[in-house]
Amino acid sequence: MADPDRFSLAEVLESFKKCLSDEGEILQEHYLEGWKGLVKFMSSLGSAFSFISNDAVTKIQILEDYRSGVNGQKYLTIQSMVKYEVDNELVDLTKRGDHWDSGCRTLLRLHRALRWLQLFLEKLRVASDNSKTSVLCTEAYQDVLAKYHPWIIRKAATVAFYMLPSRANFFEVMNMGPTEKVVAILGEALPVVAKTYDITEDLYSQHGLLDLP
Ligand code: 1PX
Repeated sequence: MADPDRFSLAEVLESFKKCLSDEGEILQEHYLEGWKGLVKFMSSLGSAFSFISNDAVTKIQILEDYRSGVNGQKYLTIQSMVKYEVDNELVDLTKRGDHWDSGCRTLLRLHRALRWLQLFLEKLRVASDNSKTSVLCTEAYQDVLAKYHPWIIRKAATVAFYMLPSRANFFEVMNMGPTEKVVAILGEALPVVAKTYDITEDLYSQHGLLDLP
């Protein structure tokens, strides 16, 4: 039985589902809610992951500050944020300057990490019971995220991944009930995460924002 008082990945996936409107807009409120849930989950994995959660928390906070600021309405969706910041030259496009913490560059970091999450959860979904979570996590990291990180971060991340529990224990912490149910929920939710990722990727690509410093 899933325990409602503990973190539940089902809720996180629900937030990512909710963030996608019928018109294909991505609502930041739910997108960030999803990330907050993931950070909560990471905290339950122990202090080896603190440097990763701290960075995610900082980035979530930057975006929350924009959302609650005077121009909060412009940050309702990822699309409206991109339009507002690009139209008003609020993004550092080639090197870090006055707008080093723009919403666009901050969200880009989370967006890249979302690809890692998608890949990692897909690997977890299809893996056998005795597969090593650390290996799946490292593979997903090497495939899509490592190229954006300096050597020292790559090293620290790889060391932290060794601390991950087995697939069975991992599913236990995810608090979604028996393995078959976890696999089914992941199968249903992952296409939504993929769609969110693809829409953001297209949007950033159209505006030439995929390499923001
Ligand atoms: C059930 C599975 C759920 C797993 C939940 C895990 C949540 C993962 C949340 C990760 C958020 C990571 C955000 C990283 C953003 C980033 O790339 N930041 C770097 C660049 O930012 P900058 O401002 O300098 O341009 C920054 O240098 C990163 C620092 C921290 C290390 C980031 C390592 C990312 C590894 C992602 C994998 C997390 C593994 C969690 C294990 C479950």
